Amino acid sequence: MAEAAAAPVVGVLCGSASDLPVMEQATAILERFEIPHELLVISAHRNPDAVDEYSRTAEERGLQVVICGAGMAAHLAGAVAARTALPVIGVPIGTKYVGGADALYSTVQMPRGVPVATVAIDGAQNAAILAAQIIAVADPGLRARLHEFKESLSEGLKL
Ligand code: RP5
Repeated sequence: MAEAAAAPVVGVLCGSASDLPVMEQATAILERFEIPHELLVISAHRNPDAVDEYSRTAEERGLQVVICGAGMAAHLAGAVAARTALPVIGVPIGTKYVGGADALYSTVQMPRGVPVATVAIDGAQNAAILAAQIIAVADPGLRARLHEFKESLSEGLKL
């Protein structure tokens, strides 16, 4: 019998299929670190009820971190952070409009009490590394892989 896939511990969400080329850079990093994850297109504006359900049930489904990428009026990370006690990492997606500053400000400028750890515009790789570092606090094997990774960075990030 085929082995069951491990339950995801990182949820990677994006607001549109047009965000996938950036957000798949996050899933590539999670694969490198052998972290079970899921990738969904789910919009704070187009599927608000699905975002609500996903966020409220994330913890009980075993997720430990949620990464959210969205562009323009980027409310996805904030909407998720409003509904879960899990750490939420926001990736502002750059679009052709105003250089991605709209998404950066929408993601980073959260009200007190509802943090979103915001990485750079299109910083999906760093979002995934940060997720790995959060999980590694309680996972010595993953922490060892992160130490090796850090040592490999002298000439830049190579996938
Ligand atoms: C946001 O609007 C999405 O996250 C995307 O970055 C942007 C544009 O979406 P599409 O019009 O390409 O679907 O909600």
